[in-house]
Amino acid sequence: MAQFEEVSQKSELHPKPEGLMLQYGTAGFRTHAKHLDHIMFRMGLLATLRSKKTKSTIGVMVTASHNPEEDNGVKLIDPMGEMVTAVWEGYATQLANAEQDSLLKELKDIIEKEDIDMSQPASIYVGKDTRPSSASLSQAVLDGVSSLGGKTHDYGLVTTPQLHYMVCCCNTNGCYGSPTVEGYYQKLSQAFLQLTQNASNRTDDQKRLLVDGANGIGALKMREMEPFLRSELQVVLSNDGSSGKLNHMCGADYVKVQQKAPQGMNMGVGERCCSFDGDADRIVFYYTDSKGCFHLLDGDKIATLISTYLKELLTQAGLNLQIAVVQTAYANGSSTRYLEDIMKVTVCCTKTGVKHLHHAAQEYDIGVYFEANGHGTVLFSKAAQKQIQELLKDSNTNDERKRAVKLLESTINLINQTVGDAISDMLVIEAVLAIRGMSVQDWDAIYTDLPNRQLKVTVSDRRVIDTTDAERRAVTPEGLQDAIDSLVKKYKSARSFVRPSGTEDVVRVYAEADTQENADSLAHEVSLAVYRLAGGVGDEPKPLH
Ligand code: NG1
Ligand code: ZN
Repeated sequence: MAQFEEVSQKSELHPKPEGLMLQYGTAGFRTHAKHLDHIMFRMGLLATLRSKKTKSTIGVMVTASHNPEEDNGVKLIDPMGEMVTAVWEGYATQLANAEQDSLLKELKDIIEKEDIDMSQPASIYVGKDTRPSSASLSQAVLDGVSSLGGKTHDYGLVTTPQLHYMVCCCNTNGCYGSPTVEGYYQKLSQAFLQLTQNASNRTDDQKRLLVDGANGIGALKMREMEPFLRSELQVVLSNDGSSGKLNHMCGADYVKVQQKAPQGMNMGVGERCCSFDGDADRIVFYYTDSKGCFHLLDGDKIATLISTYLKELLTQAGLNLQIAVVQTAYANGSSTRYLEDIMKVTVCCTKTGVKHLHHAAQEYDIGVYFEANGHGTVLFSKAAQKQIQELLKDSNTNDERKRAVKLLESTINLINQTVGDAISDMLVIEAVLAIRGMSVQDWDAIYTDLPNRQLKVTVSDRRVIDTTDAERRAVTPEGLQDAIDSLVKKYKSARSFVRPSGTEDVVRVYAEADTQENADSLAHEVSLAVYRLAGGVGDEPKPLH
């Protein structure tokens, strides 16, 4: 067939280095950019098949999020803006690893397995982040799509959540919004302005927010969006990409893992600050107090504030909708305790990786999901949205209830329900703080985080570690969980777990305890246990102090 001839010819321009094996992990393919050209071409092919199969537009985003600038990566976006299904992740890996001469065979295998009608049209939306390698890599995606006769819309530089939004807008025929960057700014800013109208007498100080753009796409897009916010949010942007390197000593991941402020930000005492990651799908907030002490408000604090606010609105609106918070094992123990014991909110724990949280959140009327690292959003079920709409139209609703329902409606419009979105989440938090008249310090005081530490251990094969119970317990190697259990017993309010990373060739260790010293020393001891029992390589982990 002529169609496959073109694939054959074009694939020669994007050859796979022999022997290179990569896996579609929790965040798609991600590695040094120099290994990715063939992957991009092939993901263009796969997205085209997925589009034909689903008879919908599919997204392809070229980014490596919070990874160093030299890395890159690619993720496929399914019709409603969600991550591609597990079976297709498998196809992605299969296609990526096919040697040059068996590419067509693998392609045809997928077409057969999925019974794909190749005469169907295909439509692919492509986006990229600001990495130097992103331009040529996204061109390779476009080449892949066109070689199979698919149509592309190249959005160029967009944040990951913007591309998810576009895909969802397109496949809902505009019901979710208009599939343009301007449509995105308009939808979010209108909702934000409506919400902040409910907060009277906000001073310029309260409207001021310091934003660390991680020297990435988020900074660029924040600049574009600013005029739409009509000074209701006064953004002071640093790490805007004009001089610094992407994610280097800045960005949400740096701030969360290092538990310190990014470089290049001029923070006044008590000032509200936030950091995006490299593709603007994560956000964390923070401030420094008068003693110079750094306070981090991570995904758990964000989930707590948003769910508290939504629960209050539901009560005021007289709506009986079930709200749940979805977390992972990395959620701070204090946040879980606060949500369950004080807020009486259902909390559920899933494996790491947004797709797991997203699926779990879909089970509730309102599912608030956040990873501790600041990736998350809120999902409103169709039934919940319908009830809210009906109440809005009901002329018997009294003023107090009406106000609450209107706030719920605007909040839904402000949230990017397709995926975690730093810009949308930032605006939600700003609006909630404004409406409730809370400072960042009030928000921080809702509960106190247990001191915690995250470490990495390099082992020869991280797959020797198998976990269960939402990754909170290690099943293999033998003896590791027993060792962790007895170490945890030595400390107060302690908890620790280990799991192989899905994005880096390391084992991650997490520990929390009553003091920072104890959390650090528990994390170190558990790292040693991993090193000894799971085939550590290189030097033994050293104590932190
Ligand atoms: P891994 O490398 O599997 O721990 C990291 C994050 C995840 C998720 C993915 C995708 C931590 C501990 N892990 O996964 O939460 O965001 O990257 O980006 O933060
Ligand atoms: Zn990201």
